[in-house]
Amino acid sequence: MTPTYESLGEIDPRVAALIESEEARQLRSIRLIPSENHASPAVRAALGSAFTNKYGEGYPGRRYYQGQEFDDALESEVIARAKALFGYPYANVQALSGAPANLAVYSAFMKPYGGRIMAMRLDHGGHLTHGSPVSVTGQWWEIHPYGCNEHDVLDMDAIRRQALEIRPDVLVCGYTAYPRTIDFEAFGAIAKEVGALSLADISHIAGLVAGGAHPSPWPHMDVVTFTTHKTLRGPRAAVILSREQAHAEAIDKAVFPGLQGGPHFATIAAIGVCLAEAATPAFRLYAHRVVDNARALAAALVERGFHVLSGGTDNHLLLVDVRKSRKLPGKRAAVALERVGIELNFNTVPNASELQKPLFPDGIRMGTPSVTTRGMTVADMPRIAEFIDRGLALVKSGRLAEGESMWTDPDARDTLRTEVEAFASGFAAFQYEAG
Ligand code: DSN
Repeated sequence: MTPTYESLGEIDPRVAALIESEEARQLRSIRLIPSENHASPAVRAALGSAFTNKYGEGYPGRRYYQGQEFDDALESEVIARAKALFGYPYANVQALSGAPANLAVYSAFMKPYGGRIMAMRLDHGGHLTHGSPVSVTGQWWEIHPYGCNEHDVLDMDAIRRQALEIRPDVLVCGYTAYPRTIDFEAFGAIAKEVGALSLADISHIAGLVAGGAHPSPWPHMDVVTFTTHKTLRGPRAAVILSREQAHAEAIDKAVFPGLQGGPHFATIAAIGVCLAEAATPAFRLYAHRVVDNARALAAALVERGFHVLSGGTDNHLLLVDVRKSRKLPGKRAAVALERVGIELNFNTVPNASELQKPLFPDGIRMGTPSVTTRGMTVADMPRIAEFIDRGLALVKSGRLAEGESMWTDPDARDTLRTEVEAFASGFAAFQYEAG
């Protein structure tokens, strides 16, 4: 039986209270962190199911434990769903999250200290596990980063020239802060030309791909990784897809026994539920609404004079250079907006000022998956842009003295927060769209 908050409250009131507080916080906020979402009640039920009690190192039919009747069936079913939804012939559903999934792929195809990765630089929208020097991926392998051009977009000709020169073992695309469509066909062709494995990390856009709101990496990319909790709206986990049997076998070995022990079967059950949900017409509608909402939010911000990187978005997220827009550092903007009930994150942006540093960036990043899941539409986006504009207008620019408040008018800030909370509280906790 799935535990209820009531029974949890009797057994562990402290944890129950924290869970309830977090749930309430999420529902009274406008949540714009593009890597976050709201998992459905069905996904959450699967996460709390009896499968959490089971061990089972290995793969279906090849385990080191007894009692595998149902988790073998479960894992096989979830693998089949992943393959069907994304069109790839092989899938691994055991990686615990995106970072271990990417590490598994690299370690399947390159020995430590014996390979070259070419991937997007972190400050232009890449991921830590795409070769940042603070990640083992940047310490164990030779990294050759590419970036955006002066228009904040990828230049596929420049990437091809760099790949021809570098001859990487793995060519990575897929990003955490890139608002434009990824040309998987071009990346796949470049990788083939230079003899590299092509890897698409579609963690951010997996839900858009599944819902037909972004082109698919199939059949262009050799290997695809994605987390399941972002636009895909499932549990915190990851899936690895591959095109060739030899790749799939190497990846399975890299995941287990290479990097992990027992799979998290309750999480795998929840992946299965989110994949079934993502195959519905209602999910397609949600995926297209996510993009429509992001475009509408970008347009409303541009109208208010904000500098939106690349001029807009094709996907679920957008980047705003708040230093260019409002002479504010990104971190101060993000902290201020949290105080008025709007959650997003400070983020580096390409073509920034010379003041930009990873922990002191010029930008903020926002996205529309969570607000779309709660039922917001393009008609609501101008209101969110207005809240952001009003919130940032109350924040002082320039250097603050030690202990100085960032606010020009704390009463106006509190009024705005009340308005934001009333607005956000008016939407459903989770809306299964009508198909
Ligand atoms: N970097 C995280 C994000 O995009 O928020 C995901 O790992």
